[in-house]
Amino acid sequence: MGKTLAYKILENHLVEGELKAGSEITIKIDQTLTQDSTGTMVYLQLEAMEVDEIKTELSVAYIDHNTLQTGFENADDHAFIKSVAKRHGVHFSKPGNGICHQLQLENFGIPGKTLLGSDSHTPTGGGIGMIAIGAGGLDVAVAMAKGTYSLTVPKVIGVKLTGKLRPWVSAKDVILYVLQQLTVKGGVSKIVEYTGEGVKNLTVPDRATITNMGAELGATTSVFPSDENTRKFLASQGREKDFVPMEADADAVYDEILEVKLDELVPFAAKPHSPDNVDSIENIGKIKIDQVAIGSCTNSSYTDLMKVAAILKGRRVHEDVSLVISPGSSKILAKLAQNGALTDIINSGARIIENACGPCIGMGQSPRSGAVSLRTFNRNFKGRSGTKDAEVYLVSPETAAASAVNGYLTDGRTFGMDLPEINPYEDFEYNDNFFVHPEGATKANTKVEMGPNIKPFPRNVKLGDKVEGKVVLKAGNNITTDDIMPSDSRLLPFRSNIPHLSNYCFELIDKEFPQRCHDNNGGIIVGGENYGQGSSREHAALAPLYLGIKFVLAKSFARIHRSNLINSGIIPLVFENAGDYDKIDLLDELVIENANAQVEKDVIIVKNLTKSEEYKTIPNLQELETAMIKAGGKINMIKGQ
Ligand code: MIC
Ligand code: SF4
Repeated sequence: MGKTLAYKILENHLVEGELKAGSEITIKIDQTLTQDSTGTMVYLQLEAMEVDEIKTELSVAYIDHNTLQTGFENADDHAFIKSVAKRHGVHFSKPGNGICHQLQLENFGIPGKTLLGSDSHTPTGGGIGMIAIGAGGLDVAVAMAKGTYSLTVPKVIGVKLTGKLRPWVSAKDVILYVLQQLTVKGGVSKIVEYTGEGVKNLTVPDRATITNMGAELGATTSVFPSDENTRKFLASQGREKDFVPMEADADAVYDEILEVKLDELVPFAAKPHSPDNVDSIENIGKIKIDQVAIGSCTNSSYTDLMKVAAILKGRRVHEDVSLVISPGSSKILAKLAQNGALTDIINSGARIIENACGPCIGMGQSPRSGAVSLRTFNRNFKGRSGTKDAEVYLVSPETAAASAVNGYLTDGRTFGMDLPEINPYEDFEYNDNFFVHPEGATKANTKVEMGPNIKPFPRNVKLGDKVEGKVVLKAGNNITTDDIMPSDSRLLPFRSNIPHLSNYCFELIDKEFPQRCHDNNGGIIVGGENYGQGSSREHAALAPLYLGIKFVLAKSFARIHRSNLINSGIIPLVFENAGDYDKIDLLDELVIENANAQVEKDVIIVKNLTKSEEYKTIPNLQELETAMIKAGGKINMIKGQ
């Protein structure tokens, strides 16, 4: 039986366990990446583990999420990360260099290698044939310390591509179509592997857009073969020597197949407020827009911005529209400056902002009240833009640029222009000036720079025999980590200050939540399907931990958040009978008796003392996960070993 590419790479990295869907394995991690908003926790944890030497082949710390430096907090975080990175032999990318995923692709990614990143869009590396997985910060810290990562083996969905995209239809439309078909939970516990003769018709930047936004499917990762296009991409970055051809066996067997005929796709948009709320632009119609934002790790490549420049050249951004552009990396911006495309962009009336995440995470450029904002980003969760009542649509860069000129959502095929061919593999000038390499630094000769904004992270205690509390929140389906722990320009500067952040936990859904936790000595959260989708931020587990949350009882969980809960010693329980969800009310008193014995079992009984009822719940814990829950989290478990 032929092998999928995903399983081939996992097999090459297998340290422990059997490569069989559903079983627990440990794999070797070759590379790690962190970014600033999850990075402070990662490096606090790395320091707490008292590691002498990291075990990965390459680890990089990027500063890209919060680069505004509106106060000392932000700059403190940067200095802290830089110092700890140096102590441990981690490469450091200065603010302004660009977005971590784009930079990793340009500078370090290698086909066939594994990459673990403390950011959910780490699967961007799948665009060049890597197994690149997003994880909570603690998992990344442990990967640096031990060189390994444990996971449940996912199933593999084969997405079979045929044909070629038509003009004005792009990679963004491919992934929007896949999201429409599979939904935001369709990829949970799965790897999405792209195959078929259509693969060769997608460039590396196209592929990276698709694997990046595969995170919105809830997938463990997404991967493309490494082929001639990959070789050309690496050569354009001066790294042809890193090229390794990689593909699935011709007779590879997939757990599921989705066929996508590239030549039948049309321009799509994800409507508010979910990346899978997808429809064709033709169906949505010519809605008037207020803001257009082009950038983010999904769509800020050289090719994307060259297309945008071609559309804007000699034209004018509509008087009612603010067009803001953030290039993916300093190299891309430099090249646009060199070849004149930047002039075309600026002359159209577009605003250029720093090469960083920026508006994608609500760091500036919040649209006006009630605005319609078109964004080339990957998430349009309610409130994420920083404006609660904004209506955010996710679109391709081509759609975004044409719409910015017209002032309304535009199907590019009606724009009256032929898009030029862009060579995505033009040579990029080598420039290392934004990187600080750790050569010569040691733990002994480099001190940790710890500013006053950096507070210790909360630690759980060993599992008691009785776990009890009141239901302090009853949430619906698809709760995002942005709902649990919002991130915007007010809160991002406090990513290393959990006590402060905890005051804003669930702010958009239930403002009283933190106070209710204080009044009831913590408690229990009840959730619907796909609880915790979205970001890798472990703050969405650490703030509830700080507020005394004991367990979360939901219909189902998103992968990274579930791991983050376990890493924090908070038990994620799934209703055996989803109907029991309806029986529980706010402030009901729930209890797990004999918790230490029960967590070893396949079913845990949760008693509702208020209603005199019992619910069967499934912990679905792997062996290591049970140990973490018992120890009160991963750090306690490691320290106790
Ligand atoms: C995101 O896109 O939601 C983020 C911000 O990049 C997060 C990481 C974070 O919350 O710091 C992610 O995707 O993991
Ligand atoms: Fe940054 Fe947005 Fe990408 Fe997250 S999704 S890494 S915030 S650009």
